[in-house]
This record gives sequence, C-alpha cells and structure tokens, in this order.
Amino acid sequence: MDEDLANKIPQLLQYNPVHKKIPVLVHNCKAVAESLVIVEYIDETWKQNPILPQDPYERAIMRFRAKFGDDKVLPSIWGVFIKQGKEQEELLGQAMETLKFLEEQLEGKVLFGGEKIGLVDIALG
Ligand SMILES: N[C@@H](CCC(=O)N[C@@H](CS)C(=O)NCC(=O)O)C(=O)O
Repeated sequence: MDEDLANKIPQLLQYNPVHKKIPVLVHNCKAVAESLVIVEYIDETWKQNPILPQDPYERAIMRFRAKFGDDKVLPSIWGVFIKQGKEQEELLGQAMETLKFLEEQLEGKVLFGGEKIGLVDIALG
C-alpha cells in the first residue's frame, strides 16, 4: 500500500514500531522491516531466483558492499543535495570516493551479481 510519510497510517506504526519507516514487507500476516533485511528474507523465502551467492565468503562480501552503500554512499550523496558550502564540498568528495570504490569492486562487470541482479545491485539501485 502507498504511504504518506507526512501522515503515517496506523499500520506502519504497527508493522514497524521501532523505526516507523518504509519499506515494510508483510508476508503471511507477519511484518519484516529494513530494506536489506527484507531483501534477504525474500532470498530465503523464494529460492528459485537466488539474490545472494551460495558460498559463505561471497555472501559476506555482498553483504559488506550492500551495507557500505547504506552507511557510506547514500548519506554522502544525499548530503550533496541537502547541504551547502564547505560541508557540501566535503560530502561531494566522499560521494566520489565511495562510488569509485564500488566501481573498482565491479571489476568491469555490469552487475555486482555477475550475470544476474543480486543483493548489491538491488541495494544500490
Ligand atoms: N534503514 C532503512 C531506512 C528506511 C528509510 O529511511 N525510509 C524513509 C523513506 S525512504 C522513511 O520511511 N522516512 C520516514 C521518516 O523518517 O519518518 C531501510 O533501509 O529500510
């Protein structure tokens, strides 16, 4: 269902009482919150199209990159749009640096998932 973040509906507060944020996935009447947690839940529930690799080390690398996107890339890019002056310049530098790191991790591939869209592609997208 659509959500007006300026006027949150009671279901959002019921399904995500801790953060009170979207997205929330409701499946079998149970709520799962936090986008990366939701994507992993989807991966584990509908196994026909794996989002994460099978190998534990490869899975860890993908989780690291997805978290890097959330923790480092997104705040710096967002900051470029909402800040000004010296702070904006610093955030622009951070955004370029973090995006360069991710681009290097791609090693010339189009997708982080290799041939198919994976966790990192979804998270960064
Ligand atoms: N870490 C959360 C962040 C979710 C988030 O920031 N959601 C925003 C919309 S994109 C929101 O619901 N904001 C409403 C608020 O902060 O009150 C996730 O990845 O799911």
